[in-house]
Amino acid sequence: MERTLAIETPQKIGQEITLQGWVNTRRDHGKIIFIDLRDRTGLVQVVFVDAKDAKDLRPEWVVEIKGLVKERPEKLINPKLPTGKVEVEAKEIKVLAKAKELPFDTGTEDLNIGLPVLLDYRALTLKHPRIQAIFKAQEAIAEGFHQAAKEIGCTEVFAPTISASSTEGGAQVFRFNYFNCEAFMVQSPQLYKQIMVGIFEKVFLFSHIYRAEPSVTTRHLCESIQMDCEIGFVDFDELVFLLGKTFAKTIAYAQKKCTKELEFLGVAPSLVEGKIPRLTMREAQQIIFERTGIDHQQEKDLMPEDEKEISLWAREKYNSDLIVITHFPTKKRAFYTMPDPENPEYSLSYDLLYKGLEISSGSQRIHEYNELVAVIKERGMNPENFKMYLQAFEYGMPPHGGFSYGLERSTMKLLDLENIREASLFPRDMERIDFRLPKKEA
Ligand code: AMO
Repeated sequence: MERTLAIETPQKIGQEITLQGWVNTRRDHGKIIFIDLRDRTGLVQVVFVDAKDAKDLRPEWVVEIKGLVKERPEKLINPKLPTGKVEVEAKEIKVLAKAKELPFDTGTEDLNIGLPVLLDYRALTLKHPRIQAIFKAQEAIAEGFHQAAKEIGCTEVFAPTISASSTEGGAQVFRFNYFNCEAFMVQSPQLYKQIMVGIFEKVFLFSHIYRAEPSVTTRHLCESIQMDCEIGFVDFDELVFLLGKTFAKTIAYAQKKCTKELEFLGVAPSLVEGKIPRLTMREAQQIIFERTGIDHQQEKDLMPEDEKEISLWAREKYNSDLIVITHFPTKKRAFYTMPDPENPEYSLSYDLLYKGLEISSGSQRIHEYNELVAVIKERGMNPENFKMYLQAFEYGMPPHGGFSYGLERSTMKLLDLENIREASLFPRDMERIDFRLPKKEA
């Protein structure tokens, strides 16, 4: 049997074909039954001239249909469907699997359900064309990053997610018992990507990361996917340039690859082609104060509302959906961040904001062994726990730095989604692992 996909039917007018897929919707018109059959390429209308052949069919049943492709009369063409000029007259049907009755109507253009239900029925709601489009766009972002990182000469590496030490600070780490020793789920592939700079000079990687986020927000997950670069023999300005350039290329690629999906989701293209403005954190706080009268100039970090405001400024002044903020206070950044030699209270660090949200951060790193050991001790950590990492520095590490983009946050912002959970296939947060966790007494 040669299978024809839904999207191929307009090229097969007058031919007998075999379709396989799911019943998306069913419409009864007296003796005739119409179904929209769905496969990975979209929908095609199938008509059963004799209703009894299709009378048992329900949405989500998996079927194989042999039939004849026919051109539809002019007035019955459906301009909304790429296959709207044809229909398939069913000759034979085989039921491959039956499906349970649907808990809600999935045949509508929008899925009119709230986020908890959307996630409780994930295996079902992922089938909806609007939700599928989100993950096609996500795939394109990952592909775009892969290409952009290769273009700057990075080698792809794969890092473990079980670690003997925590990297980004203690509070948000998942600890567990590893054969009677304490181990951690990585908060970032940081240590491993830095070690690999000592080998390949420039590396990139995709990594699952784990953060025990104790609060429920629209931008945090407990398990997330990071897209990281780490680059040797660079200075700070080159790093800032590469941070913006790599992301702009990633998004430009995704927008080109997913024009159809973006149009379908009604998303306006992001402004990522032009110059990316760059400010220090203190400059940004001053601009925000001048624009809004809200004074956050003593704060040690940008607040979520500051990220939104300064992104608005970037759009208005530079026509850019991206902006880089540099020089965060050294104490607010991870131990491996290099302090600015001209003012060590601030660091050679940066965040990239995209449409009002931090989607990436990074820094120039401390690459001198003794300095690194001293900082680890100063922060109350034990160098023994970083033995493998420190080995790389003992045996010669070049000046280097890097950055990390969140895949879900990038997807969320590209598509203007309201909640990061919509941009994760199976989101984990403090209330959910697949299903809602049972409530426990505090
Ligand atoms: P940071 O902790 O800022 O830096 O993370 C980098 C990017 O990863 C994404 N991200 C998250 N997304 C969803 N939920 C979370 N809980 C979450 N945590 C992080 C964000 C964020 O900008 N090692 C450094 C990077 C580096 O210096 O190279 C790090 O992990 O998009």
